[in-house]
Amino acid sequence: MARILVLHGPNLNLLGTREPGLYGSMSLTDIHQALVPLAAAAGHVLDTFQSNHEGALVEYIQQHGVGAALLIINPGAYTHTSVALRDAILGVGLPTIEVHLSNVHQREPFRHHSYLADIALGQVIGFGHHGYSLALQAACHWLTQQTG
Ligand code: CA2
Repeated sequence: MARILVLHGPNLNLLGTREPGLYGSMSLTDIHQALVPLAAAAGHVLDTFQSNHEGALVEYIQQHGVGAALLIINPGAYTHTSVALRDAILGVGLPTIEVHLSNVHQREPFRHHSYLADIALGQVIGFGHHGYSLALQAACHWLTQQTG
């Protein structure tokens, strides 16, 4: 049994309420509820957290990252700005999968760079809420490879 953290950055609490054309119509609660049985089927548990504050995300990673096996994170706009999030992930040595709902490479140039891309196991980009399931599937596969 492994603990997998699922983190969401700023404004993702608005999911399902605004901009459904860009970000879909599922809320974070809907997404979490869809992920829990997938994780359970693989024998894993999920902890989830969303914050609009960079420091709160850093503190969550520091406090919960040590006991966890893997992090799935959509850092929102902090993807493109946050050395602090990168350092927190490196600091606890947490294997990380980066998720984006939208295809950031089809959007403004400032969204093309990610401070996590080169330290992540991989990225899932552009598949809407389904990206979280894909990331969890990749996480389960990766954990199986590590532990046998
Ligand atoms: O595509 C993604 O998942 C993003 O991480 C979403 C961020 C954006 O800054 C990144 O470049 C790409 C924005 C999240 C905003 O979420 C909202 C959800 C519903 C309504 C309004 C905003």
